[in-house]
Amino acid sequence: MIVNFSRRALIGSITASAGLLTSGCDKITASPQGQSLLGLGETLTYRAQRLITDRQALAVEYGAADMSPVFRANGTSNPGTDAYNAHAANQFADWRLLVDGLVAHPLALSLDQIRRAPHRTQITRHDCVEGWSAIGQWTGLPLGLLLRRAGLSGNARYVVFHCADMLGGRPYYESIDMVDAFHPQTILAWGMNGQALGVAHGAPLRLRVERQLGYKQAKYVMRVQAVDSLAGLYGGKGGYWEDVSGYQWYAGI
Ligand SMILES: Nc1nc2c(c(=O)[nH]1)N[C@H]1C(S)=C(S)[C@@H](COP(=O)(O)O)O[C@H]1N2
Ligand SMILES: [Mo]
Repeated sequence: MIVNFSRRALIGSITASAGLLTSGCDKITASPQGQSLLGLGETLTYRAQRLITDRQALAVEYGAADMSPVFRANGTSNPGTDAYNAHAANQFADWRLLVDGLVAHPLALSLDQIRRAPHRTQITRHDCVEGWSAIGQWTGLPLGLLLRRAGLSGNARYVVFHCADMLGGRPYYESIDMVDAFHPQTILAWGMNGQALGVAHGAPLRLRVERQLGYKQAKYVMRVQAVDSLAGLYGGKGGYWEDVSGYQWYAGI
């Protein structure tokens, strides 16, 4: 987390100084010292661009023939609370996704509303740190679209996903930064392998953030909250496994 945000801050300052350099280029290029300054600026801008591009690159997408015959369920396979059981028994008809925090228009969306919104389908490989992978097809609402619709504030730096389940007495949750939140493959999935998302895999809605490891793929998402800091939330490290076992907050693959 710290690494990524200091990188982002660095990108900001590099871009700003490169701009300053080029705007005064007549004076600067007049001296050999100025030449090397300009060269340095270009190299840094190129590197900054590479960093941004790497984070925005797409995860590999597969064909239907590559889909795993069995996609294992891991972690919670049913939240099992009274509230969740009631929603599941009712096909989530009364369930609402809350979108709040640093947004101009907080939302409470039904599953129907979410399903009727634009969606994206992708076949990707899920990698769990416990040493297994599976290829599955996911269909869902692009998170960036939802955040724009809610009027995301410019002060928001992270998106937090609050889940319905508890593990060892603590609620499961996860968070990502804005680069991943607006990544085209980052979706709130309501479909898996051509069917409605099942309870074992996070019904009614789960996150797919395809450039990261399995534990970031929050299941049973009840609430999406935009925040400027993760410090005050749960254990403060931005996710259940990050708080409990010191897993990396940025779990890039
Ligand atoms: N709410 C919630 N989300 C979760 C978990 C969990 O226990 N609860 N486990 C995580 C882990 S470690 C993995 S590998 C994936 C498993 O997703 P799957 O059950 O669809 O295979 O969900 C992740 N998201
Ligand atoms: Mo995992």
